[in-house]
Amino acid sequence: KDGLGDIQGNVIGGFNKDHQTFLFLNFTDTVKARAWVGGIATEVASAAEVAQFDTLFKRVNLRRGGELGVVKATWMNLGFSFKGLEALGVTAADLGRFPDAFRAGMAARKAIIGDVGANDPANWVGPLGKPDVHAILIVAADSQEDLGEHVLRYLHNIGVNGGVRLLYLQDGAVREDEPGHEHFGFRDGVSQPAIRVLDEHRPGMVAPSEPIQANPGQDRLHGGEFVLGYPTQIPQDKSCPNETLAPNPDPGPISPKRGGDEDAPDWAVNGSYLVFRRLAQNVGGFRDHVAALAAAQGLSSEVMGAKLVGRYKSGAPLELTRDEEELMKQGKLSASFDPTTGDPSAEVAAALGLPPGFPRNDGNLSEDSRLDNHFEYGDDADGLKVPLGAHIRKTYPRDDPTPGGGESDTQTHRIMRRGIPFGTSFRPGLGSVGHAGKPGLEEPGDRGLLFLCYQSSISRQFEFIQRNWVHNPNFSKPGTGEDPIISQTPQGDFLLPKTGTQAAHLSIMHFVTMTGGEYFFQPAIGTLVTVLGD
Ligand code: N7H
Repeated sequence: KDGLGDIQGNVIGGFNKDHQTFLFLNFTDTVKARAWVGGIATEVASAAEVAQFDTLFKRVNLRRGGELGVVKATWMNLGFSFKGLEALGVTAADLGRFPDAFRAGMAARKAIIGDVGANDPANWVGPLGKPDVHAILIVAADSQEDLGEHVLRYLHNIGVNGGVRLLYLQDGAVREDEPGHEHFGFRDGVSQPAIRVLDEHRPGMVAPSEPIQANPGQDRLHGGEFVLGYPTQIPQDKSCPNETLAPNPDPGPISPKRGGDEDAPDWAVNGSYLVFRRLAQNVGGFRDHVAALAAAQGLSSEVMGAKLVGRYKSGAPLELTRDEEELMKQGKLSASFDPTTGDPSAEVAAALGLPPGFPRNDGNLSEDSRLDNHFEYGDDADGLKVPLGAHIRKTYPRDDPTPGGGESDTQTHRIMRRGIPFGTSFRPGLGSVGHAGKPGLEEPGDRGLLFLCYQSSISRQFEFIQRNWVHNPNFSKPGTGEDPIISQTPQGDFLLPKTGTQAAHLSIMHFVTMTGGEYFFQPAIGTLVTVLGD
């Protein structure tokens, strides 16, 4: 099978479905479990299928006003924890070749990723973090009905096998009242790394000429950052200028070791590591806190929230919005320009280097994929627009200078995010248990984000982001503060730079709590048949 037909579809392509269920499984009998894996392998959705659905069916149908009828698909993917591979009888020699982080599992890495205090694995829900979680089965569908039907079918299939046991079931769903927005209210899934054509490095294949960026601001990375067996970015090439990729003149033969900085058995090619985290969000607490911070700083809650995240709730990047006054100060706009009179259009667009013909307002910026990532932080080095600690700047500092060497190094720490919310939307006043004893707010554990991300190296990507960036108050500069959204220490210091006056130090409380997760490996579909299944 070619790459895309062999790679699981949630890794490349992405299910992007409104309804998803995650089944956590335990293998009780090696022989039966292997038969189950082998039997189900043909149903695993490939990247080729998912991409084809998106381009051929969905978009064409959309353009034709739905004349193809209701185009739906239900997809399934399968991954294994290290304990799961062990339970399937993978040889000790092969097991020994997997990298440390995956072998240890998420709970054992708590000190590295900051799962301490309230976030400690001792407090995680159900069996999450325990060694008997062997596999994750992801089912994704367009409707709750389709999802239910397929989940029942898989449960039946597990039941009759007799060597596989359901430990825990977690539902995820797009929020009905605000589709595409996570529970705090911010639009999610806006920025994602793009991938270069995987086949370009296969012997005999001619690389198609591709633009360096998929959409403006969206850099295309080498496939080996997310799938094992392909060339990766070259971090040591510090001369790599902004927004260009490290050249890879001689990729050489495909080897599994190319997929990351770590070792893995040969059959790991076309596989990917999945990080799964169940992150509970205390929405009422977060909103109150943002309102209080805003009042203290003389800002609106809307702007304060955007300062913490780096985007407005609409998804519009703070770096590109409402900066007319700043542009005037820099002399980039004519003196006659009036920042208070609505759409600045052409003149501001030109000053910002945006493509002509795109009137700038929040609506366009949040909805147009040509605009919503079209920014870097180079002209905002002090964080006057987007604080250096803002969530999206912390987790992907783009062209910021970093201790690791700037953008070409930063591009080696990217992740492919596939999260989906869980729980119903927050309704103020409902429920009685409050945050810190405050009445009128619901329990923090009722809702949150099922955070999923794919990568070729858990330690170089997810764990690096958590340890070196999110929880590090001195990244990317000394005194920046911790990530105000996902840092898990009880209280953090957040530096809010201000024009013409001293930066404010905000004391940030945290409203995201880790409630369970695991590291999985999603092998190639062919591997499920030839190596892990019978
Ligand atoms: Fe984050 N949020 O609502 O504030 N995230 N995130 N995240 N996140 C992003 O650009 C959020 C979490 C990243 O490319 C957006 O798609 C929440 C973890 C990265 O410019 C919003 C939670 C990790 C990016 C949120 C959460 C990351 C990103 C903007 C937990 C990794 C892309 C929408 C409950 C360790 C940055 C978008 C870029 C974007 C939020 C978790 C990482 C709104 C609420 C655990 C790399």
